[in-house]
Amino acid sequence: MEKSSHFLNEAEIEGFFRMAEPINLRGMSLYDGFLSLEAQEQMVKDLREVVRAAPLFSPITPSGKAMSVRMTSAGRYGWVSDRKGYRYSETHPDGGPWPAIPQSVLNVWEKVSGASRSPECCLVNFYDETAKMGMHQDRDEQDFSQPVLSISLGDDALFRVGNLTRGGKTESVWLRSGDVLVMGGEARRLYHGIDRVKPNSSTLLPKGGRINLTLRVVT
Ligand SMILES: O=C(O)CCC(=O)C(=O)O
Repeated sequence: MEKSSHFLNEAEIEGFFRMAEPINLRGMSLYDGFLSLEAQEQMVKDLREVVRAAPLFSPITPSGKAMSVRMTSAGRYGWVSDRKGYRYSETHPDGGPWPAIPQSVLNVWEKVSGASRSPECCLVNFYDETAKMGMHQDRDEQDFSQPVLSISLGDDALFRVGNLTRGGKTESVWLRSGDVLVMGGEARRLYHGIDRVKPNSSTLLPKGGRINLTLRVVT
């Protein structure tokens, strides 16, 4: 199979994606082991190009705390955070435009998001073994009728999902390399976060760690 990122025909999709009924997680759809190893490797290769064009940076929260994940974006918009607040920006903090979302990533959106629009942002989060992400809602986008789609690559991560308001009972699940999670409908607004990453649980990334991609329609 050709290694460069490209549109997949149906036969190739068979080899790249494992189509099975998703697991229902409070209305989110978890496609367990959706990406084949080959698909994951292709995506990592494409993401190296993204990071070359738009280097990972360490955002700070509006209150001045450093976030433990490092991040960058691809697409028309990127998500940024600093003293001025959480927002989408057409430029990387270094001033340049964001690179295009790789076709290998767009193929996943087309296959399972069920969305009527194309994603405008692919947020790339990199977790080292100490990184985590507090419970939050994704609410900086304008159109909540469009889902958020998350792709996990590398080490396992303990994902916690809560409720439409902060607090209350939560449920947790380990997200593994190749898993795809679609947060759509009511579940689009559920609080969620990452409690921890399990070091050395995957060999996909030579230096370890975890990449999470979230695809979002922003406007
Ligand atoms: O890393 C994850 O699986 C979740 C990422 C996330 O919640 C976000 O980027 O808003």
